[in-house]
Amino acid sequence: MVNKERYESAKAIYGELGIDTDAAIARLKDIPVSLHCWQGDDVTGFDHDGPLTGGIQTTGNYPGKARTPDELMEDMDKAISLMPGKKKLNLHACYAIFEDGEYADRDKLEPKHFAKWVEFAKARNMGIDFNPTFFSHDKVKDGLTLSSPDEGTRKFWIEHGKACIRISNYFAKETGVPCVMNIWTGDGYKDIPADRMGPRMRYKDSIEQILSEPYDKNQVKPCVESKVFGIGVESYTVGSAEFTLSFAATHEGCLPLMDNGHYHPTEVVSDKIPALLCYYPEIALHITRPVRWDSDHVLLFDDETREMAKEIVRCEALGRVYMALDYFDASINRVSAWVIGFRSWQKALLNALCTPNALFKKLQDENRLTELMVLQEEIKTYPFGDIWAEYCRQCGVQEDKKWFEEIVSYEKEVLVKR
Ligand code: RNT
Ligand code: ZN
Repeated sequence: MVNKERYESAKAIYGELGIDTDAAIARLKDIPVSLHCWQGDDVTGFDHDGPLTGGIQTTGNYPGKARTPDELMEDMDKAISLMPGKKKLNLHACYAIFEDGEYADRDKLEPKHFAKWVEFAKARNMGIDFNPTFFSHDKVKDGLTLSSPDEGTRKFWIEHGKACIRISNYFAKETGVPCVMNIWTGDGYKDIPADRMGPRMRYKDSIEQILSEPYDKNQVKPCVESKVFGIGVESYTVGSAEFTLSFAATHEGCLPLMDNGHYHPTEVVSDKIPALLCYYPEIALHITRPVRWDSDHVLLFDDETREMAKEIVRCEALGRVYMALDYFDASINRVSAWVIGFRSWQKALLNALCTPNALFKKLQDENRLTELMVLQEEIKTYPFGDIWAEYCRQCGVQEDKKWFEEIVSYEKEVLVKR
């Protein structure tokens, strides 16, 4: 059967459950997902030669890592050409582009250092999200930045945060798309601290100072990202879940950001999404795949990924949840890693849009739980692949089994020559 016939047949099967697959496809084309630039070069950036620090780690030595802005953009373009759906560009401050030997430290960054990225995004019709970089820098003192007891250190990082607010404002103005600016630090202690509240009070004050920088409240969306622990900071994290949630709840316009690698392994963000949506008008996500810890493995179309997407869709919250990918793998072809992860999240969203959510809710509310289980199981083997193939076709990107051939030639022609 040719693809078109397979789609028509799948459409009829889903139609019996009241699902309009054409509408699902059309809806998904309009939903932006933020693509993280840092998958292309193992979270290195262009403003330092040091190692990746801050409790996060990339492992692997696959050849072809992007070393310059041009290489990173070239790789990203290749990846984007193989991903269906609407993209937003997610940048970190350490990806500033300096021209002609010029350099500015993190506290002195200016919009002009990101002008090339704006050009890149505009040409591809993408908005931009932004992240101050509070790691991989010699001003991280004893593992601390915004919570440091050293006032000089803390001031430096506050100034970095403010500079990033100004840059976020510039991104939003230039692209016409709101910029989500996420504050994450690896601040914490390896061993049992003697003071847990002091660093948190300083962290609170620092974020408040950063947010006191003037910006367009409708166009810049500051977020605070929590974490349970990092490598080398196993005992205490300043920006814990309770800290950041409470910060966001008490600071108008500040969003909580949940990264699904940042919780104890038995906790699931799919359950936290609807909990936060009861209270916050908007929330943000970092979508990743934690394997036993915050390992940032490439996102796959697995159970929890599907469940998170389902929650966003069945809470009718696609317009209230800012979705960003956040993983980094240096052990496989980096462009493929980008593509697999992005396509997986697209699949998860499409799958969620092809789920009979109203019917399932009705069964739950009528306590018809046996029937609910039967249907939830049966739909798992519906011909979703045919809907996905049609979505890829309509978006003009290669379908499964085909896109990897392009990566193989790209690796041969471009990556291994680096
Ligand atoms: C680290 C956080 C953070 C980073 C990026 C690079 O654990 O998830 O979001 O991954 O900022
Ligand atoms: Zn994250």
